[in-house]
Amino acid sequence: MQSTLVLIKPDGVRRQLTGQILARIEAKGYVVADLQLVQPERALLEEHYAEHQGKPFFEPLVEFMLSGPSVAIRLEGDRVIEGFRSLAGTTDPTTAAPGTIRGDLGRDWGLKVQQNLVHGSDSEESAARELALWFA
Ligand code: IDP
Repeated sequence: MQSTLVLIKPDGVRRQLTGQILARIEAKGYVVADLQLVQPERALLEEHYAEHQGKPFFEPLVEFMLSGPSVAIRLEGDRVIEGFRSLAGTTDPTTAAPGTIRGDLGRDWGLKVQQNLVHGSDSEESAARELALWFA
């Protein structure tokens, strides 16, 4: 059994897609073990996205993530890390496969950062680190 951090990012919350996204996660059979609406501070986001520091989209990404609350979810299930990332689709919502959260519900809005509705940890190590940050 694995745990992962899923975020419904500020664009998902603003567009009132929280219910639809949760329905897809639950329909797949994963268990929502903890969930909260979080308005993160800059320091949390800079740690969360530490691997992207120095990239051109880093500052716009932090600003976007500060622009409103996210829904933070501790999600559990066998192979949930790769399973949720498969459900989410690839990073660019314009080309993410239809059938995925990003592919069905996201698009490019011509902004400096890809507003792609959700985040999912990419490894067991990231999941442990990110869950500790968001569910301190
Ligand atoms: P992931 O969320 O699909 O795992 P990462 O590469 O970890 O993708 O990037 C983190 C977030 O940064 C993405 O979800 C997206 O919001 C944003 N992002 C990544 N690459 C770019 C880019 O090339 N331009 C603009 N935004 C990007």
